[in-house]
Amino acid sequence: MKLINQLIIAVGFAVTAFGATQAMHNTGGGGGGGGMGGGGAAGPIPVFDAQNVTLMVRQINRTMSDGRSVNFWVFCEGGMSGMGNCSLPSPVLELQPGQTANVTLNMMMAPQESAPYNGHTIHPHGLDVPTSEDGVPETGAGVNGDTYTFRVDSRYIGSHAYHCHVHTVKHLEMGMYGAFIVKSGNRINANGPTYDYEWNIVLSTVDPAYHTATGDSTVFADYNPRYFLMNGNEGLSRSAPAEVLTAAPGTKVAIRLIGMHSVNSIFEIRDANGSRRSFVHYNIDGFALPSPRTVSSLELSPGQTMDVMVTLPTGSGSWYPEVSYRDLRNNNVYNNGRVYTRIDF
Ligand SMILES: [Cu+2]
Repeated sequence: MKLINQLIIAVGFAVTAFGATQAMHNTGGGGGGGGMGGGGAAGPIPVFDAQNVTLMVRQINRTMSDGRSVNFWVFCEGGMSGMGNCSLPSPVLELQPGQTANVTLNMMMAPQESAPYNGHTIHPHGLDVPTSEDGVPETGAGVNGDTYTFRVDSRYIGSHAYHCHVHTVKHLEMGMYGAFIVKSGNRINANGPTYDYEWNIVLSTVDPAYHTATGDSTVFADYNPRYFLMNGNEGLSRSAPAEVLTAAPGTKVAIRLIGMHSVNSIFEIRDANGSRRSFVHYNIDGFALPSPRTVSSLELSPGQTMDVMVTLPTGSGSWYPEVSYRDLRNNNVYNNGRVYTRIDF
């Protein structure tokens, strides 16, 4: 665990929550801010303990790389600090096996659509919870605020997600998603190896037309993404990465990929020469594979999660984890659909 506490951050601040240390910083994209509830500026995605957290819904605005402003709805931590703690994606929630989650959705001042798509929920995506805690309106979940209470066992160690399940085609797109990590120390899964650093990366895409359309608009019949994100940032080049992780040479980095995007995607790690580097795939959808696989490329479909681990070289340098977002119809990479991050070691 020692190395986990040695993450170095060039910009921004460490996010330390309940013994889990996770540090990254944003160098590219983002910006903007403003909108009701404030927030919206790029920064590290905050981490909260799912045993006791209250989330509120706020609108934030982001100025994208082409200068266009896009409105998002995000879950913001709404406990002591009220409504100021907003990020895109929504905060990371963490839970240990055997603990009880108590995630409260407070609907005060939440932006929302009119009936029948009014309200919001929190759906723990990929976790098997009682129907009453699952946040799905079609199976009876209330949409005007609730406390979601559930437990998980050690089979669930790995990455999952949560999102709003009201009019999902719009509300997911609006930004109402975040990583839900089941953690047990620094072990990748119940029987797997340990890692030295951890990095949660939420994949998402943005069709700005969805952000202004409401109800049963025909806009929702077609999806034309214009912005492609990793942890809320566009990361359009190696020199303007979506995020940077600084780690010690020769160490193991767990990368948790949470696919909240709406197209195809492929994850790869390239070195300074552009060559693909292999990594080990341990979990799919938050469950351990029968045996780990060494791969140099990983396809991530909408709604999927993948937990992988990469061992860094012993010399210093930089590697570039990247995601290429691809059109479901022809598998072509979208314009600006290649999103870069960087690991410095
Ligand atoms: Cu919603």
